[in-house]
Order: sequence, then C-alpha cells, then structure tokens
Amino acid sequence: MKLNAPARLLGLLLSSAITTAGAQSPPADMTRLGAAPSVVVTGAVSQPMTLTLEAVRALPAQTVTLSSTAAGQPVQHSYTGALLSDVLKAAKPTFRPEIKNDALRYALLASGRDGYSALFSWGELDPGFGNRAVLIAYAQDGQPLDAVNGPLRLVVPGDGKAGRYVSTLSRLVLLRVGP
Ligand SMILES: Nc1nc2c(c(=O)[nH]1)N[C@H]1C(S)=C(S)[C@@H](COP(=O)(O)O)O[C@H]1N2
Ligand SMILES: [Mo]
Repeated sequence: MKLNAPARLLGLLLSSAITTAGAQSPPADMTRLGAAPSVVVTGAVSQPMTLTLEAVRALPAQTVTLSSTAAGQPVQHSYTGALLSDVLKAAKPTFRPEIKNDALRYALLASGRDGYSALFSWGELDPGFGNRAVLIAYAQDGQPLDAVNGPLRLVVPGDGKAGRYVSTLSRLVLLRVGP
C-alpha cells in the first residue's frame, strides 16, 4: 500500500518507539520494553509492531467529549489520545491493490489484558468511509487513565454502550475476512 503523507510522518514519529515483531536480533533493552505497558499490533499487516505508551503520546493528539452508557448509567468524559486508524496505517495493512476496495474486507479485533475483545470493521474506522474517530486514549478528563482502565483504552465516538471502550488495551489484530 502506498502510504499518504500523514502515515509517513507517523512512521517517522513511531520509529524510535516501536519494534518490529520479526526483528532478527532485538536490542538488549527489549526486556525492559516488554515489561512496559504496550500494545501489540499484528495480523494482516506487513509491519507488526509493539506500540508503547510513549509512542502513542508522541502522536498527534485529539480530545473528544463522549457520552455513553456503562452498566445502565449515563457517563460523560473527555478523552485524549491518538487516532486508531493512523496507528493501523503505520503497521501497513496487507490490502491487495488488485481487489476492488479490498480494505472493506478487513476487520480489527481489539483486546484488553483480561482477554475482553471487540471487533471493528476497517470501513467504519477509515476517514474515507465511516470516519469514526476511534482513539487509543491515554487520558480521561485531563488525567492519565488509571490502572483499572489504562494506561491505554479505546474510546468509540458514536457508540451508545461503552462495550467497545476496550480497557487495558494490549492487542490489535487486523483480520482479512472473506475470499
Ligand atoms: N478490558 C476490558 N474492557 C472493557 C470491559 C471489560 O470487561 N474488559 N468491559 C466493557 C464494558 S461492557 C463497559 S460498559 C465499559 C465500562 O467502562 P467503565 O468502567 O469505565 O464505565 O468498559 C468496557 N471495556
Ligand atoms: Mo457494559
């Protein structure tokens, strides 16, 4: 896939803080990196990566104020984080250029450290289609996310229930569905 300018910029921003999963000889400090809070981005991508909290904080930030329902109760918070679609593009999805709108066959499974998982379609995240500004958030109401929900959590503008606000985000797996 040919990256657009923002995606190339993102790659530059991320390059010091991400590691490529297939690297032959990891640097000696990988054990410390492994112990830090991080999100593995894997699956149908040509550049799997481990995204640290610092790398997410280094990306262009967006703040959104969202209302949702958690366990039947209305909740409203502001969240600050990086755009999920930017992070996914940096991992270079393996879209097949010869197939019409191949990207629209892709889905993303986001999981927390407890195994809790939720699915998104590429089409809903892509700015050219659904344009849902799903964030990988690190702050809520101006404060770092607490240990229960953070340090990284998805927030999903437009969702009524907070079921896809995946807490303790640890894994993003891109899936190509269908023939
Ligand atoms: N990792 C993880 N994230 C999760 C859940 C979970 O069980 N594990 N529950 C979801 C559900 S069903 C809801 S309603 C919200 C609750 O978020 P809150 O505790 O901040 O209100 O978190 C969502 N994110
Ligand atoms: Mo829920």
